[in-house]
Amino acid sequence: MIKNSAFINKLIFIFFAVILLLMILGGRFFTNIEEDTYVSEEEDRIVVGVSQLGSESGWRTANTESVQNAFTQQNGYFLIFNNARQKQENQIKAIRSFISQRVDYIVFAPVVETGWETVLQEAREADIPVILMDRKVNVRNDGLYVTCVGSDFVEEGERAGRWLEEDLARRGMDERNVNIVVLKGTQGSSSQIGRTIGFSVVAAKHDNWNILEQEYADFTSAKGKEVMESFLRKHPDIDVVVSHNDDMTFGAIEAIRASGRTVGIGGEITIISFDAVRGALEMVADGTINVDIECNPNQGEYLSRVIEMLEAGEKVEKQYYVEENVFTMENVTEELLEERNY
Ligand code: GZL
Repeated sequence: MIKNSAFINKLIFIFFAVILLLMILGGRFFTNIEEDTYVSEEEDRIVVGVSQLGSESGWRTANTESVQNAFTQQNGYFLIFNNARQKQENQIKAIRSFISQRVDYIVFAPVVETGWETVLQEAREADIPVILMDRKVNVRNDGLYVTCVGSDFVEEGERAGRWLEEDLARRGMDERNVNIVVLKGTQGSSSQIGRTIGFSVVAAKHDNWNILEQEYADFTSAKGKEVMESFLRKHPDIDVVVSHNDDMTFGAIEAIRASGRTVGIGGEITIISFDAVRGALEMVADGTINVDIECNPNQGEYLSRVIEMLEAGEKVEKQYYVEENVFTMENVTEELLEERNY
């Protein structure tokens, strides 16, 4: 009898162990599908697949936080988030994964403008709406995406140019030769393309503005420092640095100071930066950076509003621009720095 009951106990134990194993494998708990991809517990909510291009800058971190704060369980979303680590092929892989998981919406920040036709066509055939965030895509048929929530990068570039016009006039230098170098963001990204176009449009109006050199520095601090060191070796007479984001600016300022030259208000080299993340605004407040053209990363609320409109069957615009400002020592106040979330 004892033998039988021990055998039965073993059978019961094995039975419940198998049941428990099937529950864990069958459930949708926090599971690591791919590195940097996670899914929150599934319920009956709007499933959004987000492909973020990377984590290359302070701006990108703030942009990611904004998206994750918007697509929460409390707000009725089921978020699948993937960090593509700056690689387009990772974004394409993530989008295909979202399609196979039959998400309700795909949201992605395209690392570059080209190379998206095929995968966006696959999303269209799967009848999954695609929403662009931050940057744009260059496709023959803009019906491949529903809308874009981001910035007007050409306007940002023009704002930088107009500020330089005003600054030079203010200092009585609008007739003097001005030597400029440009640190450009990731080659082929709409932020790099737009800012380059915008600044060039203004620069073209001034024969005395000499753009000595423009080089890509991938929106990172390390690359910004490296390229700035190269500029300084080749050009001893730089008057202005235009840097497409604050991270590259931080690297460039380090290189300039290491070369023995000075920056900012009253310095030898004027610094024009983009993004306006907190650390840079603190340098605007102390005069190290002359002007910072804001690029607002807080796009999560805009994105969830667009999805709410689509869920309600409302028409959405093809493009939504986030609100942005231009910061100088005059308008960077303690209150501003306290209330900002990036
Ligand atoms: C701008 C965004 C850029 C930021 C950089 O919308 O695409 O990418 O300016 C970021 O900081 O890396």
